Amino acid sequence: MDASLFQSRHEAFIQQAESALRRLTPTAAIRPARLHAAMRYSLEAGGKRLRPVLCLAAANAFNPQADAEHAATALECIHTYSLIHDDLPCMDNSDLRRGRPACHKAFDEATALLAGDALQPLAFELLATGYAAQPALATALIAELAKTAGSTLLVGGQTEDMGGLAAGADAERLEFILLGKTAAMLSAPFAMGAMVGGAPPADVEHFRQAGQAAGIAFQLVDDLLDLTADATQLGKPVGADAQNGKLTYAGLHGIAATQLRIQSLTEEASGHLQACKADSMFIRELVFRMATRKH
Ligand code: GRG
Repeated sequence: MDASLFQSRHEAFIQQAESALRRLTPTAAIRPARLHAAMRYSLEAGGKRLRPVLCLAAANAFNPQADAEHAATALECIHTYSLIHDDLPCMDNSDLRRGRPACHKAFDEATALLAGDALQPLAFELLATGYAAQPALATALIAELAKTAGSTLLVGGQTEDMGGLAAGADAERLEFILLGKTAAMLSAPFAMGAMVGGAPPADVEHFRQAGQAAGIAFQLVDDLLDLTADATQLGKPVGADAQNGKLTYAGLHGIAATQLRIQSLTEEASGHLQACKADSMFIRELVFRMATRKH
């Protein structure tokens, strides 16, 4: 895909995601002001918006019968809650997020905990109300996101990751962590976007699988960059995973094997997307760029 066409479509999706986020989530004008200010502080902190963009683009690849903005916003709410909670002293204990003080530093620990708590039901409220006119779609979206955010995937992956290398350099446990902590929240946007796009169940499954492969690749690239990138280019210190005793694919299997797996996962994702009756050109390019990013 032509680079400037990709760029302009990407920017348009980011703008759509951010304007939906501002429109669909409560501001500090609503009581309790401090809680809503903390939620908006983290929601507006300006990440890459990968999950909402993937959701909007997946819907767009089909023939959407409903707007994908509620689903895209719900995904960013769950992602943002997971970042807020991950930064808390009882978890990763990180003072910075997206280049700014983490939520518990900008506010306080209790407020950050509650902001993360409140973002979770907000996500499901957005799905229930945003797709009320299509109850089967609303139910399918809620089920997809609930499963993704639950104890076998996002929270489960985080749980198993907390032991780090100290809990053993176990390849099977690493796959569980990769699937749960990173890939699930990148697979859900593909599946949810396809559902909103009115895709048949077989294509929703292809999109789900594509997202899972792209999601694992995304984390593997992250691991590689931590080992090999230049700190200035990466915008954060390198070698942090080893220093923090993290169990990573590159640490366990080596750099060459990680590069090969990224390539094969990217091909797998592309194969799933191409198997569908959909215009998947933009989303395939995005998957390729996720796998070849340098920071
Ligand atoms: C607290 C239940 C719970 C889960 C936390 C988000 C998370 C799980 C851990 C953070 C550490 C980490 C590397 C997770 C893997 C997922 C990931 C790469 C998150 C960062 O996603 P980006 O790069 O972030 O899309 P932005 O800031 O751009 O949105």
